[in-house]
Amino acid sequence: MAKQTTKVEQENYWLEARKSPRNSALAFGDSANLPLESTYQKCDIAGVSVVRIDAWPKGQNGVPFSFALDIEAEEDGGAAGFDTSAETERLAFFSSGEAGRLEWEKTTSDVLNEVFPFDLKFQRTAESRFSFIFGLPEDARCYGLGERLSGLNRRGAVHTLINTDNSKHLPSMDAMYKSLPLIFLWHQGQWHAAFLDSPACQKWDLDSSMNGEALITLLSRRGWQLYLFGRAPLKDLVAAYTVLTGRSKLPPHWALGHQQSRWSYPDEKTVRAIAHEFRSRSIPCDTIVLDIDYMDDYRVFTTSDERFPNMKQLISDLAEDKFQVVTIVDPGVKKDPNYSVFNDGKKQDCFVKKADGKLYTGNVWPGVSAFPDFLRPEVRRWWGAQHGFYTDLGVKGIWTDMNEPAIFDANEPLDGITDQLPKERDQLFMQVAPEGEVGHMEVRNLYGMQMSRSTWQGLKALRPKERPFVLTRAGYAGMQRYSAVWLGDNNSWWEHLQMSIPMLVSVGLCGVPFAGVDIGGFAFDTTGELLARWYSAGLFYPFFRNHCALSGRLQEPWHFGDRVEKAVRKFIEFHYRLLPYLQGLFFEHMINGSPIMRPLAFHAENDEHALDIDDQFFFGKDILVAPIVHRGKRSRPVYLPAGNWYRFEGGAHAKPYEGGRTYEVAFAFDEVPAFVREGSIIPLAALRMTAEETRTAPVTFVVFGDKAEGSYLEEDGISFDYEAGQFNLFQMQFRQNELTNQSLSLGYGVSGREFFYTLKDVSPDAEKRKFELSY
Ligand code: MIG
Repeated sequence: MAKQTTKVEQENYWLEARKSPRNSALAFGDSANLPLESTYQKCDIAGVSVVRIDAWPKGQNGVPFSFALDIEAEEDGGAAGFDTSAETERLAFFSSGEAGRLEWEKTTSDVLNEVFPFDLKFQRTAESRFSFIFGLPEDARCYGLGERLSGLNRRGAVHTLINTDNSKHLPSMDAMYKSLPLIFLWHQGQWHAAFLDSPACQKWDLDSSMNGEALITLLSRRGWQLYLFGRAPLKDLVAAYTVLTGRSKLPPHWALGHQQSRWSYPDEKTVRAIAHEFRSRSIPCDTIVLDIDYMDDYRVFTTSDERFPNMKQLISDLAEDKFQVVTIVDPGVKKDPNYSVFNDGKKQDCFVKKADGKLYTGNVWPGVSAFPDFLRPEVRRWWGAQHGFYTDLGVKGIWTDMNEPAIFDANEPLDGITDQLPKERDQLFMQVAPEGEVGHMEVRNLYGMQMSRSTWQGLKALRPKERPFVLTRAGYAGMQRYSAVWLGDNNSWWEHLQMSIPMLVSVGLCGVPFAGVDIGGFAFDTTGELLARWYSAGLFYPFFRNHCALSGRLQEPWHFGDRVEKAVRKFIEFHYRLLPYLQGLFFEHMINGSPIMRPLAFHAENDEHALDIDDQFFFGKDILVAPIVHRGKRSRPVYLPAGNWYRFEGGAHAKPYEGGRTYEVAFAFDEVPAFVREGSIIPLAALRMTAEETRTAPVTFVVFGDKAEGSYLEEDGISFDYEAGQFNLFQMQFRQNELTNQSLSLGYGVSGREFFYTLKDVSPDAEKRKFELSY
């Protein structure tokens, strides 16, 4: 590929940018005169002051359409949203499409400086480049930027945001699968945030040369929108950002259970055997995942006659045994004149083309393949409708992979393309945005998100009464509206277990709550110790899946001997018992955008020490998780923020640990590595082998402390009826040795569930008292 931008231009730019004194007005470089138009607007969102700058090269018609914003067309079926009447105020959440209704007022750069007091400057520094500079005071921490192979504080490094199949997961190659250009800045006890909405390549240099400066380089010839969020608690900033970019709806309940995957279960017989092992060993599991080898020669929307001769029968037999099936779908469509999906897609003009108007093809699993242009609504509808193939078979969820897109013979993103934007005609292929034709690199970060959107819409249209489950690898801001995510090809390394914590926490802060990594690790061979410790952390991943590559050793829980199997079973059991709590957290996300895995800073405000801890996390407000993530270790330091804390499995007579300090804590090999906040009430379900059965199993409210609060949710776990108010939400209270409840919403009727309560004891055989929930 021709590299058109001159090297000289690039070098000058970097020199000039580096030389610029921080406080000098806007001038960094001669290219400052490139024409640029901009407007400043402001709005109050979820109680946070937000300033938006729109900027675009003179002569263009304003900024490009934003796919990040939650301003869905009818095709997505916008949710109704709840009432905000006084009584149900705490239930009010922002309905789909809210961002479109926000009222923005004209404002000035003075207001901007109040909201974001870091000396922000921006310029168009070359024909295809915008630059942004702001100051990073010595004490400032930089959270955010979604999926990065890095600790929570992103400061001191360059972060390249261009969707890339980074299958090595090495720190030396920083671009990953998802691009979430949102940063949270902590300075002197206060939080601010910035979100740069452009799906082109962005490089965030967060003071890598330690001169107190951040420099963002955006490689684009189009415009952008920059949102600056005023001083507010971290939680409120996340709330405001997720008003703009939307929130996840409730997932189908089964998708919260354990999912077992492998690349690949090669045939029907193996799948049946895996399902049988789970049930005969009483290890809870909801889902078996079929990776690419279920297909006929990797043709999407087909199954192999040889290896899965009767997929429908297989899926219905599994359903009898309460297993769901998820299948993988890649974007590449085999270029094969005898393949109806290819022919139809071609006839309907759904595939991307090169600048000369010829079909673009690239090599992926099926060989030479064509790629749908998911930016176009008619293509999304076409692709979505193809999923009837799967719903007819009884497949419940779709896993969209390779959607950066990853193309074996075109790894441009890693090959110089992050330094300079090629001329439009040289950009791999063209796509069609609402403004018209555009080179792929301008919109690359949207590809995976629009594929999962298309899949979500397709499943919704095919099974209107069921919540779709879509899992995606690539994505961009707002992706949470359509899918769960996993973080791609990690390795069976302790380092990647360690990294999973800040990575998942950061993805959650950037609006994406339903996230997990491959438990046990994808590449290489795991060990029994690593697998068990991974499950001890993973039981708190909202997306809970064991997945492993072709070449790795068998990684299902029973291949490592009794001791490991027993520990892993227990961790999986606790994930299931915690489902009522987890379900409540998904509901909370809808109400206020809060993630499920949270950094300590989310709840330990004004605690500077907590800011730098990224090997622990909150699972909701009340559970603090501190897994052992090093080989051979039996104990670890645990920092407990202010308040009193109980060991999760401390039992009825446990004494509290006083917060505000660090303890060296030993966790037994099969002990849940967590603490519970004094003053909380955790709803735990009786153990069942699937999430759906758990949904109606008896619930025990475990009360921690003499005065305690919690909440508890009931809804049907599968339909969209909750959007019409068909859910029950209870506020639980414990005072003077008595548990009571208040109903905040009663739309679901009486669940018929049995209830108990107990003090501090989470074990299944705890001494319980019966509790009558009052409706
Ligand atoms: O080129 O479908 O990240 O989870 O097992 C590899 C095979 C393609 C990459 C995914 C991985 C999946 C694998 N896929």
